[in-house]
Amino acid sequence: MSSASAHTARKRVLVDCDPAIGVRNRDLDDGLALLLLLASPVEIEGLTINFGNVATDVGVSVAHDLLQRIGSTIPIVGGATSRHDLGASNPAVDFLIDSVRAAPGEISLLALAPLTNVATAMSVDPSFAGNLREIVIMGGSFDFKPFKWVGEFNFHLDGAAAARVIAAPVPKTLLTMDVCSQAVVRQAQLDQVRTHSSEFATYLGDAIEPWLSLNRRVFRRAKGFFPWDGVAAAYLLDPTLFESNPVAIDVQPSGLRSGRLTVSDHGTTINAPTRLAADRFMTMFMDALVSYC
Ligand SMILES: [Ca+2]
Repeated sequence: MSSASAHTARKRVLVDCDPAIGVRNRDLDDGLALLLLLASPVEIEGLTINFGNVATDVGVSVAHDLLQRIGSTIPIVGGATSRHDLGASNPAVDFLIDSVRAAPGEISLLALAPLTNVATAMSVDPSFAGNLREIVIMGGSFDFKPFKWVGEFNFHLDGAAAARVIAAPVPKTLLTMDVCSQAVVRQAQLDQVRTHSSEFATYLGDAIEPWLSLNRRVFRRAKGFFPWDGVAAAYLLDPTLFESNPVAIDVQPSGLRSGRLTVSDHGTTINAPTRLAADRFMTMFMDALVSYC
């Protein structure tokens, strides 16, 4: 791509995710991240669905429901249903591979779920990783307790996939729990949505309210909940929100501590930002969410 077109062309993005917005007691952060992206000047080429927050077929239904509500017709393709699917091709893996083959060097991959689909694409097509422009991943924890010891959710559910993706030869940015937890969705943000009376505002408020309540009661997060995947999506939209931090890491591929990160001189160097401009992020995030209301 020439430097002139790089300034005018919209960033092309594939999103691998495990959406659960609207499903009782499940994290809605993938859904909020998708709403942020779809309100922003990027080209979403398609969604591939991995197991994670919910079973893959539920994630596919959730994605269809969400996109229908906002009038989006981007492709949604279901993929891996468990970590035992690692290495076995599936429709999501085929979609990822075909999309990247058709536009080598142009597509950014945003990974918001356990990395089974992404790692499988890398093993089925050895040119897949090298043909990506970059990978932006929500996963891992350096110091966010207790996940620094046991492994963060996405990485823990498929540690082998996470280890393979982190080691892959492509520029990578990892948004860990440490940086994603610097943004908080609070009662004030719910109130902001509830000031609107559209059908979508009611849907969004009804999705946010029980998750906010659950985080306060069960997870003892008095202020609110962390929009993990929304923070990762924001990196694609405005990397200046973050302080970059090159660091060499390894990922524990299996066992009780599957997905645990360790800083290691022998590891793979990635960018793992440690600081988020949280106020600027929250303004961008809420402006996007309210734009549908
Ligand atoms: Ca997710």
